[in-house]
Amino acid sequence: MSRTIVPLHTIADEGARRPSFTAKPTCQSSSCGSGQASTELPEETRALINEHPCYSLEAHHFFARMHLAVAPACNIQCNYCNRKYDCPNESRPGVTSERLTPDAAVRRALSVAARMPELSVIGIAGPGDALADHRRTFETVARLKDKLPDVHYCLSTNGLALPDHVETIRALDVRHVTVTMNAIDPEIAERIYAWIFFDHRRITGLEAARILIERQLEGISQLVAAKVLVKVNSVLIPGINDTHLEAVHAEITRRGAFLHNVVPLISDPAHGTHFGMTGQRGPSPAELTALQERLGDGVRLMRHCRQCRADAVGMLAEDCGASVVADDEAAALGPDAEARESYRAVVAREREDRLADEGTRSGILSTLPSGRSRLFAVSSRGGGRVNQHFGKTQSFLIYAAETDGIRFIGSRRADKYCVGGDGDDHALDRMIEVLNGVDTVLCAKVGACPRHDLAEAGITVTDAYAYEHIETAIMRCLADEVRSIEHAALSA
Ligand code: CLF
Ligand code: SF4
Repeated sequence: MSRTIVPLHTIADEGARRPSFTAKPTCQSSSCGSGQASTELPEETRALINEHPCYSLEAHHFFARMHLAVAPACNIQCNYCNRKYDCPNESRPGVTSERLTPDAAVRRALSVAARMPELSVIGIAGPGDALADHRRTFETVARLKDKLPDVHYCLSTNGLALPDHVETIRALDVRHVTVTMNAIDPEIAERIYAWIFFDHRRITGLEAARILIERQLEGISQLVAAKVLVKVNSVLIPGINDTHLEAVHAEITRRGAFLHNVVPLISDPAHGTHFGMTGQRGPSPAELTALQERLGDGVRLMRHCRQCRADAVGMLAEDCGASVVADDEAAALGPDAEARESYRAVVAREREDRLADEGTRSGILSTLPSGRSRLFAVSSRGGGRVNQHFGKTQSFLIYAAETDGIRFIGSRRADKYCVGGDGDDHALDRMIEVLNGVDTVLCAKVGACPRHDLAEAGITVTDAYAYEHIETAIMRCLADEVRSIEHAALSA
């Protein structure tokens, strides 16, 4: 495995550090999940999300997760899933690579931990359901816990088997569980699930939908009572549950879930899923954002999900799972405590810098005229900085910049434009589609060709703010634009 996802020098580059000021925060984008500032949370909860890249937007800039694909079986059939491909609940469709035994999973985890000090979470997210064959999941967690005690353990499930296992989950000190829940109305759920396997029999139709919903809600309540942080994932399926997800949101809010993560349906006939074969479309980025805006009042929203693979490894922005080789020597060495400690020290300093930099933003903000609202796409490989090359971007972070602050809107997946040093024209066309509606792209480097093609599509791409903190880069870019407009007006 090539070392490492966010090298310390990338986020701690002295040249990239900017002078610090202290002032009232102006940016709304560094809170947990999305809505509520993490400082408003109880200490225990803050400790649980502080290093979890999915439960904290801010932590996702600094910490990495690793999935162990020890759960191949599933006890239900969703109409958007074909298990020749990874689970769309928690992963990007693609041919499933290795399915691991608990033994192999432990070796893989230890090999990664030895080389990746930013690893803070180990999750079991498929490729099937983590609890359909709970023994493999629990054995893996139990064997890793003593060896990697400073890592959080995380599970993802459809919820059918959940009420039977909450006690074990808590006994293993698993404090983060994701339940995928797409409907609370059986008539809607019936259109999403083909069958469930429950009580030794296969059940279809409304009865299956009723049982699944009842078990999901019961499991969520039990987890909340056991002080496990519950994230609910909902797949947004236009025409089926798009107007219903507000009711799901209200119900999970009432039951005390911590986060709601609405992900777009990924539907492609090539994946061989029921929805793919029957032409069910996924939502556009605008439809997803519109729904998220409507959900604003309840439980916090996660907007930075990358729908990663069941064997993903690394920062959410960059999956290096394919290059991981379980290596007995590294596994025997185990985690490098010193490297982990120094990484955390760097992160602590970066966090302080980001906070202090809010003063810079505050100063810039006060100089901007009101009424300028812009959509920015940022290429970042981690560290909360503009530090990814345009051509290597796998997902853009989207921010809305208004004169009263910067708001994180979500992430949009992109195919890398540049592979092995060469640009791919089709990939560039797809990139331009992904960037629909975006005014400006901020990246660490960009070639003349993509810059030209994006300009023709009405999108400015610039590397003038490379390695700056994302929010400060956006503010400075806005201020520079205003200055150049004023300058042009004066010279006219
Ligand atoms: Fe994995 Fe899921 Fe745990 Fe995160 S992923 S089991 S909560 S450690 Fe994260 Fe990936 Fe989105 Fe999942 S970005 S798909 S939400
Ligand atoms: Fe597929 Fe996950 Fe649904 Fe099971 S729960 S059918 S693995 S999407």
